[in-house]
Amino acid sequence: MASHWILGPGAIGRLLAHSLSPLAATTLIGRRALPERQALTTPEGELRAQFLNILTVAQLASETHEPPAFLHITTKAMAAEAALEGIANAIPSSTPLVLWQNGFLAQPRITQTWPGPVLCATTTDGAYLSGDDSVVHAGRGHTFVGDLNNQHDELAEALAQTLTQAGLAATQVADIRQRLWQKLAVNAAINPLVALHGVRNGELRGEAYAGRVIAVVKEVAAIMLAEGITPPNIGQGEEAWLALVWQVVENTANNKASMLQDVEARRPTERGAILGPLIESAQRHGLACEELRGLDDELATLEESFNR
Ligand code: KPL
Repeated sequence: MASHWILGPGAIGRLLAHSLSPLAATTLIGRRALPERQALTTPEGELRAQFLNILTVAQLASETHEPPAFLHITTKAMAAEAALEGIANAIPSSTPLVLWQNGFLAQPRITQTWPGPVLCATTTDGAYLSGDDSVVHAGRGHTFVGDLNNQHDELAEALAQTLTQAGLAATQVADIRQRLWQKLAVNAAINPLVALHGVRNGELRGEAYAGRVIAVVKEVAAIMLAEGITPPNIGQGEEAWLALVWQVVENTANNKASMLQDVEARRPTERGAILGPLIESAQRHGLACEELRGLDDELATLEESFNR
């Protein structure tokens, strides 16, 4: 079976490594050393430990390794390009990449610059780290795989089959661009607000925040229309986007969104990958984006305060 390298040992990277290792030669790569004995808690609460093949970027550079059939990049969105550059010398430039980032920043940039195939994956599987040696697979979801130019359907299909065999249900799709923007639209309406106010997703339904959610969705809906992105649910336009956002808020009411987790850990957020493409698109299409820009500025100010 084809071999896999996974660059970025965060929650999704480790979930992938745990899932693929029993099936195929799999190497997890990060900047710092991690214990090789790693534990996974399944959504059913079962604890599984296994030895993963883990290398640091420095080790990878100093030794010769058989190149992988797929390089998965599972870093945060803003770190993906630098992470790829850091190991690009260790692999042929024809190596297929799989980008697992949120937003729509790393995907178009790397698709344009990497000579080999670039697949994008978007997943609703939920996972979080619970230490240097353990990850919790909090909820089973579904992963969609495709490439932005629909030139690598067979490769995406092969990967989707492998992921499914590994226990992560996946489907090859011809509309990955739509799906990435749809997720970005929902993330833009939820993540910045909960991160700025330190609240769980469900609190957005309250009087204090609902008006701002509606104002953000209004701008996002106009941008989606200009980008040719339709809502995934029944219906069209602002109302359908708003219904989708409230549905996700409801389904994830108790969640601490990823951006809130970043803010609490005083880490840079993914605002550049989520709000950035929306603001850039609004400018390109001459659309209003005061709300989105306001959120971006507030997050930038908050992030600056982390360095003081
Ligand atoms: O995807 C999410 C995230 O946390 O990044 C949402 C949908 C906001 C759920 O928390």
